Amino acid sequence: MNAPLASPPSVKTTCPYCGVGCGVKATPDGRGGALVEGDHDHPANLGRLCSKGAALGETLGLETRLLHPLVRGADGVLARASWDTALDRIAGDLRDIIDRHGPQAVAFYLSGQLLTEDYYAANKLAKGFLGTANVDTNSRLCMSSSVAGHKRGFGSDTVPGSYEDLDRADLIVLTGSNTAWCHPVLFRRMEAARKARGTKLVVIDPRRTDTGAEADLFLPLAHGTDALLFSGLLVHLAQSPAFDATYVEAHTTGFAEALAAARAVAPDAETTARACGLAVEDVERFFALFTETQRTVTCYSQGVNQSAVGTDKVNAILNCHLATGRIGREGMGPFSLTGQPNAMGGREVGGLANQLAAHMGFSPTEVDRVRRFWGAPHMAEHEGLKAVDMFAAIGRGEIKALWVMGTNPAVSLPEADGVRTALEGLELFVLSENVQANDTAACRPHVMLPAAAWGEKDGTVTNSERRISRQRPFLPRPGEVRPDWWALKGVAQRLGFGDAFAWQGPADIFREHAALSGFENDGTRDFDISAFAGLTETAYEDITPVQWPLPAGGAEGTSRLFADGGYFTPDRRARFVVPKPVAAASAGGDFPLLLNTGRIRDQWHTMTRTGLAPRLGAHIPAPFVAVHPDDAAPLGLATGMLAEVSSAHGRAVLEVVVDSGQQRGTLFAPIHWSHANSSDGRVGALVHAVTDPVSGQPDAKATPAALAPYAAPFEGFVLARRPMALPEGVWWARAALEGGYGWRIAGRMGPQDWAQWVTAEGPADVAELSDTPSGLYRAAAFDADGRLDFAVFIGAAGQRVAWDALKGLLASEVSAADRRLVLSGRRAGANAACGPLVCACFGVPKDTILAAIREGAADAAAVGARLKAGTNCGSCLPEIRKLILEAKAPA
Ligand SMILES: Nc1nc2c(c(=O)[nH]1)N[C@H]1C(S)=C(S)[C@@H](COP(=O)(O)OP(=O)(O)OC[C@H]3O[C@@H](n4cnc5c(=O)[nH]c(N)nc54)[C@H](O)[C@@H]3O)O[C@H]1N2
Ligand SMILES: Nc1nc2c(c(=O)[nH]1)N[C@H]1C(S)=C(S)[C@@H](COP(=O)(O)OP(=O)(O)OC[C@H]3O[C@@H](n4cnc5c(=O)[nH]c(N)nc54)[C@H](O)[C@@H]3O)O[C@H]1N2
Ligand code: SF4
Ligand SMILES: [Mo]
Repeated sequence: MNAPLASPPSVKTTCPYCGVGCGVKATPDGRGGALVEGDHDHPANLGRLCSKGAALGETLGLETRLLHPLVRGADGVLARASWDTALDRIAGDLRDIIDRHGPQAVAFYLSGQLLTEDYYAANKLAKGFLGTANVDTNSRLCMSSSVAGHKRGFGSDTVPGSYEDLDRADLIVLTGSNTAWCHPVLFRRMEAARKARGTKLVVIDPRRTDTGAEADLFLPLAHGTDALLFSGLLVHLAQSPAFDATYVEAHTTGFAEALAAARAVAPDAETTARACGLAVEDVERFFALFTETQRTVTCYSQGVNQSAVGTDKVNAILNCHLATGRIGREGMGPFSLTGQPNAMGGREVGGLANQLAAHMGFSPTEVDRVRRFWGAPHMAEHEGLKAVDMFAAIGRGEIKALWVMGTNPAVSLPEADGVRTALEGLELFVLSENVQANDTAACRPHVMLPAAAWGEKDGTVTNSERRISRQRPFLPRPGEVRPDWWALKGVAQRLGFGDAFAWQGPADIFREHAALSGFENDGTRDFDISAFAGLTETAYEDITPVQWPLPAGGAEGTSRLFADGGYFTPDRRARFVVPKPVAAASAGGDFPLLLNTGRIRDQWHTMTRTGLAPRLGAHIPAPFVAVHPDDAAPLGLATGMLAEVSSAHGRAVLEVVVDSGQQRGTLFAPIHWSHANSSDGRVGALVHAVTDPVSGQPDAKATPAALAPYAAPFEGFVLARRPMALPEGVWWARAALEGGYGWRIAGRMGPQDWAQWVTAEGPADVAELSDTPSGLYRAAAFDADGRLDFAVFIGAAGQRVAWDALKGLLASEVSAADRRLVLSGRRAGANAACGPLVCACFGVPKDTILAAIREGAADAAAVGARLKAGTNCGSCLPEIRKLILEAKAPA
């Protein structure tokens, strides 16, 4: 295996988080860490990074990493084992299960966070050599409606445009995308275009997000009605000068049917507005802007994809761009923003159960072509089960063996409690992970394999604009950590398929993948990177970011497709698709509210990495539910209280945030908290497993739910230098702090109970303050080097003392004055800044920004000049502008 790398000055690689795919320059510090900066030469970000990318250096520690294989023995205990033992066990059990039950009893559940090479290896092993197409990926929950919509419309899964189109558009429509938080660097590019050329921004989202707050026009449509809105737009466009009869005539089919169907449901702005729950003037203004503006880009993400009608939503959007011929030309086009760093690469290698490698499907010709290319003995000939159906089959005991790689399904799949039960019933459950502990690792895997993590991984990823970039290692692999492809190869060899998996490194896999993309292609498949089929090791090492397709003989990538037609349907024409009629998503009965779920600015998914960075945890430290004031008031709920959210499938207890940006009757909760970092914050348990009939993507945005106050007479916090187990029955949420951890806690445990717990679990030498009648209990202890070691603060609900003043004491030596003051919750002299962190880069909290605004800072630039807030990555600029607007607004 690789020798530890000599520490080079700096290595160019790609950010492991979102699908923007920013280039990163990492300079190892020689102590296992690295300085991380934006790469000015990378075309995706031109040097910019968002708050998450900028904090990557804080997430490289090894404390939480899985460093050695673990195998469950006959005694039921998961114990350290050699790689040989682990791989022998997997191969032996797979062979046995296939012998007894056939290949369909084996499944893989993969991830858009794997490198293309790892992903390719898993698909080849499963679909070509084990003979099972039960290979699906978390991209099913993420991009599959876009994939299905693209295939229906274009005949191929092609994103036709480039990020440059965002710089050169005059109108950007964002629908179902909280771009300011989820694709922040693209949002920076949009802001730059607004400044440079006056680009208008329309945001379509049921709730007013930070992205919506920035819009020229914000359309708070009713959940699930996007296809109606875009059908109304199609009707409007058809009778406007924007209609491009020449393009429609030359390059498309099905326009007349699509128009007739759109007229039936959305004949005019008024009907459309009513159906979508919007104001007529707003819909008219949207239609007029779209009609007038040639250079229009429509970006969409999970508000479109994660829907029971997601594929129809995608096609309704594509229809409008096809009708105006605004596709594949500078500054225009439909643009699916991918979520994960390699969502696109996974689609290239056929990570989804209904795809084969290199954008091929399961037609007999394609199956045969892949079989011949691979020399595959057991080629899967039919589509496999999509994620939700796959886990249902596991639950029913039909699938006996599952290999999970790079995803945390016990948190992120809908009806997640059922997923946990299903995992625990498997005969063979293999989990390839970077971390030792998460909710999926708690579901009794038989084998855990330590996978190389970002900074160690070596391969390629493809971003939202089809741009392939290298992820290069800049740290030595710790312990016995190995790349995922290497583990897959090891199992293939043990099953007798060594020749087909004889790769020495990722370059071998990439060349094979590139060759397959060109194999019998002749321009019939969009995905063709055969120019890379003969790459030397050095050339692979040095690949500079490039957009596919790049067929053999080509010298440059392709920035746009379809301006002159050339679709990948049999007749080379795009298809207008008629969306099925829909009504807005609705709730009622025991579950009268609609629960919408999504992301927050500074956390990534289940927080296995962003959860390690103190500054990322300080923006929003606890799991919450946003509630409209009119829904909160009758329940007596106010911001900061706890509420139980329940659905037919599960429950969660979350902090209430009363938010007039919510629509009445809807809730929003973030997806990031799990049992690993909270007692009751895992919202996947509530989400219904309703899926889109075409794509199989679950609707994670509109689950019928109920809201009720959660009685917690006492609340407070615990600070400690090390992880601790909190008492049973207490509500808690943990955040990483500089030098330790903080837990927000609430529940029925009063002062005396906490005093007992501190006696039993706390350090020996604790200073205490207790006032039982008022419900107050405080305890603190210091360690030998004079730092705060442990603190518990409990009080009656509603009188919470923030930990902001004290948390700094975990990381620095405490002065005698502070020691005396600690139980008062204050710090000597310091006007310790309080409140949530707005600027993660410079650590500027909300209160400090509000003070600057009060003192006259009138715009974001003035705030930046005083406090530096917002002047590095800019992710917090929308929030700063919102604070300024709120401060200016009459009370
Ligand atoms: N900070 C951060 N960034 C991320 C991630 C992360 O975990 N954290 N994850 C990455 C991944 S994998 C993904 S997939 C992307 C997701 O990126 P986004 O899709 O932007 O994020 P979400 O918050 O899931 O949902 C977007 C919005 O859809 C809205 N929505 C809900 N229902 C509807 C509807 O019916 N119509 C419309 N028009 N809108 C609706 C929601 O209110 C929400 O504001 O983010 C990527 N970037
Ligand atoms: N309710 C609701 N549910 C959702 C969503 C939603 O909006 N609402 N969004 C959905 C979407 S779009 C997505 S993308 C998913 C994300 O959900 P998940 O994929 O479950 O979330 P992650 O926390 O990113 O999990 C990745 C895991 O893989 C590990 N890992 C990272 N890199 C590697 C690697 O290279 N190899 C291996 N072996 N392991 C690795 C990490 O340690 C982590 O445990 O959630 C989906 N679920
Ligand atoms: S926008 Fe942020 S999270 Fe996304 S790739 Fe760039 S730096 Fe990483
Ligand atoms: Mo995603």
